[in-house]
Amino acid sequence: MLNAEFNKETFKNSVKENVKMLYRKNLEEASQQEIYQAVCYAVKDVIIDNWLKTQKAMDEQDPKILYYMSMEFLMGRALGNNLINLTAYKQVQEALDEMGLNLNLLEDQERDPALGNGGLGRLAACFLDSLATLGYPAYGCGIRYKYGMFKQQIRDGYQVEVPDNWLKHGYPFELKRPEYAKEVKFGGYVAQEYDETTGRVNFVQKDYQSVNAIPYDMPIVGYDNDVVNTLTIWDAEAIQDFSLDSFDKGDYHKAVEQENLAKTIVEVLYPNDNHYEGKELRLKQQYFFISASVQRAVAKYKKHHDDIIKLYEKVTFQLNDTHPTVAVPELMRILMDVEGLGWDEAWEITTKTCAYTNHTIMAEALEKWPVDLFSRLLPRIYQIVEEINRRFLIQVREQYPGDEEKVRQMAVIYDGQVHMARLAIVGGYSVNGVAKLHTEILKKQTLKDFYEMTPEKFNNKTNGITQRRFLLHGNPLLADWVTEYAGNGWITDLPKIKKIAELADDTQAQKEFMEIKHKNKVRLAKYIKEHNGIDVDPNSIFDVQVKRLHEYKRQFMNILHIMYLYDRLKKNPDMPFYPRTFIFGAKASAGYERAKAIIKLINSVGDVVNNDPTIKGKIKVVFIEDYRVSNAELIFAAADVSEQISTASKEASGTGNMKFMLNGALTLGTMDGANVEIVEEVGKENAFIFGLSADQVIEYENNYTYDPMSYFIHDQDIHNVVMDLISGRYSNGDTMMFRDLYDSLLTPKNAPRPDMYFTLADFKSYAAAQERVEDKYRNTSAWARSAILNTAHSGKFTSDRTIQQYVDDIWHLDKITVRK
Ligand code: 26W
Repeated sequence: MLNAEFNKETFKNSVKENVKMLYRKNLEEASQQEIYQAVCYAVKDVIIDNWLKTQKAMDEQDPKILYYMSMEFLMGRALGNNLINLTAYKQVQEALDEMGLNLNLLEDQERDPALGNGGLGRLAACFLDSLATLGYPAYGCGIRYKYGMFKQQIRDGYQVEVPDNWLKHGYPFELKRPEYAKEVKFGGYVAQEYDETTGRVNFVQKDYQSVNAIPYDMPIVGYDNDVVNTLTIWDAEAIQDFSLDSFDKGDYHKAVEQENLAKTIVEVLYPNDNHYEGKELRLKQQYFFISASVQRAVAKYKKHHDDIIKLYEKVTFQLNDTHPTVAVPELMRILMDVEGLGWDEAWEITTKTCAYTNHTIMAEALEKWPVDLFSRLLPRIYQIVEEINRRFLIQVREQYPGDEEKVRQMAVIYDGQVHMARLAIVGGYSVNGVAKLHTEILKKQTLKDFYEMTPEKFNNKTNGITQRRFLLHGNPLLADWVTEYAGNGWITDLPKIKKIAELADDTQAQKEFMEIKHKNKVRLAKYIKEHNGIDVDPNSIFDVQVKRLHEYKRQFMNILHIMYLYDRLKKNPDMPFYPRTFIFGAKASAGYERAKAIIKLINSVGDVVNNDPTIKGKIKVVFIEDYRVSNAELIFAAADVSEQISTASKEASGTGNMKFMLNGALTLGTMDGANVEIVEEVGKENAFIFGLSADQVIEYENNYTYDPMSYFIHDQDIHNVVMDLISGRYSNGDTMMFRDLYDSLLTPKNAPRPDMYFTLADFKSYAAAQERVEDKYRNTSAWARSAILNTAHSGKFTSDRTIQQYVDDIWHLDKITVRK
């Protein structure tokens, strides 16, 4: 066991030594931040040994390696998680206690590394945890953004974005690896040069600008197995110091440009979630980290193998959505232009190496790059994409003679644009969706022509989450309770948690479960008091919606329902009403005005409702500022109700839904994404399901038969609540403040049709489901039973299961052994 290395006395000394070494201070003089750093370095010491051992095992065992390519890794804090996975959390907590230090407070010193937006980035982080825990050889490949996801402040009810300078104090766990730097080239033109020795024509990029990609490695600690995998994130540096060399060479201008390119390329994460913007810098970021990662993977392979033809036997690339899709032509380029292979050989290798995961069917999220921009920035890559397209269309026309509609639907380059999803499908051996329903929609609708042509490529991998972070670390009380009854097997084998189902009808167990929930609600209430200044009652129902702010996720419907409840309470103060705390957390993309208006509406409703003495505190509305991985852990642990209310068909999977379930919250949701499978596991009597089905939504969309105005006119409740958007009730009499939100339901200006997300169609069934929530909560025993059953049946949703399925069906990796 590794804990041996966490001999308490040695650890304490190491912390003291580190404070001295790093800051020339003794413990009493050091700040919390300095002590936090010292603790991290003490932990890093242990990790480094296992990191070396893992590296050595990989060198000896020469396994096939997965490269998980992702623009985003939403890692969250590392210290606590590393201690958990080293199985040293409790010992370190005790050691620090004995030194008069508090581990939780030290953990709070760490800035969340937030190199991601939402679901896709956090999924990548959970996958790395599971890969290391299962002992699979894998690298995460991404970008070392100087500024991650912005910090959100709420001022006067509005979102304000503040830069996230996460590297300000240095990041203790990272390791710079300048010896593995790679050059990445942009722009210029492609010359064809005849090579006399080989008799071949070479394609050579000329007049380009380039940057140096410098890798930084972060350790990914497996749970209790000594495995430490690596997340490599790339920084950009100028190729040379422009002030000296180039000035002499008379190339000053170019040198300045290259310096600027290096600075801007990794400057900041694009804060868009599910919304594509064709920004040149974004394409630069994509090619930058992909070119560097592919070069490094090929170089690493060549260290042990001289037969490049068999690359796919030892290397596989998983493309996390379309953002890393330039990996397809980049690998082709390296195989042909650098390794000297012909097209057919290179194509065979590439299409056996790359695999693609689709995370969204939202039309506005699909990446399409204008040919003009793409070819200017990546001239050689564009040539290769042209050729991929040319050859692919020959195939399409062969298979579907005379059917030009197929060409329109499938061409990689069409109408002046490069379609990245199509490139990823054509250039890879696997296409997967992230939940059963989502994969079915891909096969039947979004990608149906591709499915028809190559059905064998398509498969489903329902998402998952890591129970190590979201139960063991985030909810220690429940984790201990589960372990006491069911043993600790669930930590690496979540389905074992099912044993607690035996307790669902046990009155004593129900009481204990609810007490734990209550304590977690007290912990969250304290956080809310400290951060929002709002008093919330831990005896009320904690009804939570935390996720990125997006119209399709329908935070709008949630707040409209709260307005409706408030209105009813005002009109009927003595109606039966179980006190509720509605909790929101959400960042809106900086340029997404309507999403920002929804945040303002939530805060405005909160202002009115929270300060109205006549409703006696029966409703509280809290908007938690800067929702992120670290406070998410507190929030999931404290939730009673999990709001998963997206318009059916729009949420590819959702993963927050799984974190809530694991922590014993009941899902209030539509039959969308992974909710469908959650209900399948836990039973619909232990969830609250409402609303249109995906099929109904799609039918409305295809036939343009949905008429929100009829709901507005014929339903008095809906009429009232919608009118309250423009009555001034929540805006100090300003009837224009929420006018655009009102319009979005009835008379849209920027949308093809009104109420695109079917809010009014679902409103009444949502309200009815909310009544069922209240009824059930009144019966504490019934509620506790369902809550226990949610935790008990969450086994399927571990990312360990997801990863094992990727391994079995797509990657075919073998485990490495590190611990002897
Ligand atoms: C190009 C702009 C852009 C940026 C991010 C387009 C699309 C994205 C992501 C793919 C959006 C995303 O995070 N999707 C979410 O992925 C999760 C993990 O699979 C799913 O659980 C969510 O349902 C899905 O919305």
